Amino acid sequence: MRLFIAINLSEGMKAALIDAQNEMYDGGVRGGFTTEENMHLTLAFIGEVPDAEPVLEALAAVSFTPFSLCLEGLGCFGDLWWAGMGASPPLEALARRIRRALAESGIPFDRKRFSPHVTLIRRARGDMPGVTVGGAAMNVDAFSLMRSDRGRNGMIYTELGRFTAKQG
Ligand code: 2AM
Repeated sequence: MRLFIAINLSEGMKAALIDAQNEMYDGGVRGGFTTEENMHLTLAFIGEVPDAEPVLEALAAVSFTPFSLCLEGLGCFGDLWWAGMGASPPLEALARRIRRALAESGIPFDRKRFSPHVTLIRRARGDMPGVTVGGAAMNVDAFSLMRSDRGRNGMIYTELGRFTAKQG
């Protein structure tokens, strides 16, 4: 199974991202638009593993206190368009703790530098219109271990475990 670790977004933040996607579509942009239920912020990508149990155990040892996240701006990696998050030391710290817990348990993961983004469109075609995102904020009180499966109509993400913050 193919695994990754992510923050699942609040309804309010997803609504703001859907609004941005709609503006892009109305501006003539085409491509594979991420569906609302698939919107997430990846903290670490693990990839194929035979068994989720060691990953669940490693993640259970990660502790953090709740923090807030704020949407801030759009960007792209080639034809993958995303919405970014404002600089957030607690977010960076959570990603670091998760990656350290995986490493200490001998679970391989993608070591690419953490670059917090929510993918909005894959294989985007068209010019980036003057869409602004920003302002939408959410409280992060949990992260999740997610399984990714290729469905008939796109990716299907399933939550295998949810790890909540300790109130600090
Ligand atoms: P992306 O949206 O920028 O493609 C599930 O595939 C999630 O893991 C997506 O959020 C994806 O980011 C992210 N991810 C990070 N590294 C990845 C990799 N090496 N291969 C596939 N997905 C990766």
